[in-house]
Amino acid sequence: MFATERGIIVAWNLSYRILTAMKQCWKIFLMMWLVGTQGAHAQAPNLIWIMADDLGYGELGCYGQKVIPTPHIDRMAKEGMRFTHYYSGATVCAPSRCVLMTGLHQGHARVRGNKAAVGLTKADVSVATVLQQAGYRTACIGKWGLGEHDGTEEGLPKHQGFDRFFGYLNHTHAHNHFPDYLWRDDAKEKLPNVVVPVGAKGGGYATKAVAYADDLFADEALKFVSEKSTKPFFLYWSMVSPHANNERQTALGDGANVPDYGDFADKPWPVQDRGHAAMIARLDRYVGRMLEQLQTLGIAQNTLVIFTSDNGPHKESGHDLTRFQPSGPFTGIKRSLTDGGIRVPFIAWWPGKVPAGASAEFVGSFADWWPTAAELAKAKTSTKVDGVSIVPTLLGKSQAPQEFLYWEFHEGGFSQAALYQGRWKGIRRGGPDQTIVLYDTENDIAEKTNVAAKHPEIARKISDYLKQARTESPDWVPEWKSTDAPKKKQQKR
Ligand SMILES: [Ca+2]
Repeated sequence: MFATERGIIVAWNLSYRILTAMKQCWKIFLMMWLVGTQGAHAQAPNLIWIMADDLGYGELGCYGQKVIPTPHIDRMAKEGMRFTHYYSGATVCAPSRCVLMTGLHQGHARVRGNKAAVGLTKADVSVATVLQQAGYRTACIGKWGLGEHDGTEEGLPKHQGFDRFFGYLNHTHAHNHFPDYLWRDDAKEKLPNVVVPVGAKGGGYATKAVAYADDLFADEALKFVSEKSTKPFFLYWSMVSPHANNERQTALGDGANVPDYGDFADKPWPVQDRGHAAMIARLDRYVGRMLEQLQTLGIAQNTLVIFTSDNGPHKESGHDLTRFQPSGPFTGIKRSLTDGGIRVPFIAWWPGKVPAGASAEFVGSFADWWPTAAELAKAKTSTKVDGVSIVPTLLGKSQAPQEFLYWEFHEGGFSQAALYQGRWKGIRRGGPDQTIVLYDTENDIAEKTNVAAKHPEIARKISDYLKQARTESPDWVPEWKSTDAPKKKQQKR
């Protein structure tokens, strides 16, 4: 009996020890797993894509601007990498953003024009979705424009990989920088501005202008990056400066509506010029605030910041283009397929990773962001995109050039452009029977001389490419193919 009791006690003690040891093992395993997970997150950099709206290549000091000082973005370029041959996704807002989000060039993109009735769908895999699935927390702050509460709900930011959204869903609504509401996720957030509505798409202008949307976006962006989390983040900060308020321009003759003219208040210029310059100076300060905040938070070394613009400069504020030379050395503005419409400022900043003071001639486009972000996040994805990862260039390594970049434009008749080997630009208006205009952008930066006759083999190569560059889309039937496109409309161009 005594022996049996002792046996039970011994057995119990043994079981207890085994159990305790197992618990210890489990604790160690859990700790290792947690450290491993957080370690993986710590290695993946935070990603911030800051985008101006309709800011030209030539509108920043570091790209040759002489009239409007932009010390903060110039500093960003000085501490980072300034790209000289970077292209937007398109020559206007919506399609450019679609290329950015999906990594597909315009020949394959869902949204190929500013037509509001087309948005992203469930079938699209946005870069935000890829990052969200890779463990990032994600936010879109500012202008979205790829889906709204009008039958294109599948394209809403929350369905395209963003944990949260604050801003404009509709492009026309975004013309007014003093709106009476903005969207916070699915709800309208009222603002104290008083607005005269114009048209049915949310456009208008303020008669009482108190809250400036880009100021609110800057505050929100800074708040988002400051939140404590073990996850890395992706911030898509899509400001609306220096886009014009077209409706205000039509009604009052001044589309450059800012809270104040700042350093330009006393300039002997028309109000539109003062407003335009003040808008750019203001957006420059937002960028400065963000870089400073990242440094204060101690996360700058683990954060890649991109600054760029969604397309070339506009002329819709009634401001004087000759004063600002917004396209820099290029020809054309927004809505052109010459470089003035699509070559954009593009600066990468990542202290300790992106070489400081570097200049990159790599020829890239917005389609490259998707694979670049996916690589940096170590995301597992089988989705095929048109762009390439520019991580080697960002880290100061050499990178093979892309054979072709492609754009198309659907306003005023169909036109296409392709850049071959980063040098030869072919532009064609109308159908395949139309001839190609060929520019040698290396020796003719302003695209003034058509060299198609001198280089027929290159013109032919680009012509062949234009035929196969695009997939058909019922939403984007080229005018020359459309049954309701009268011939005389083509001749009008
Ligand atoms: Ca734009």
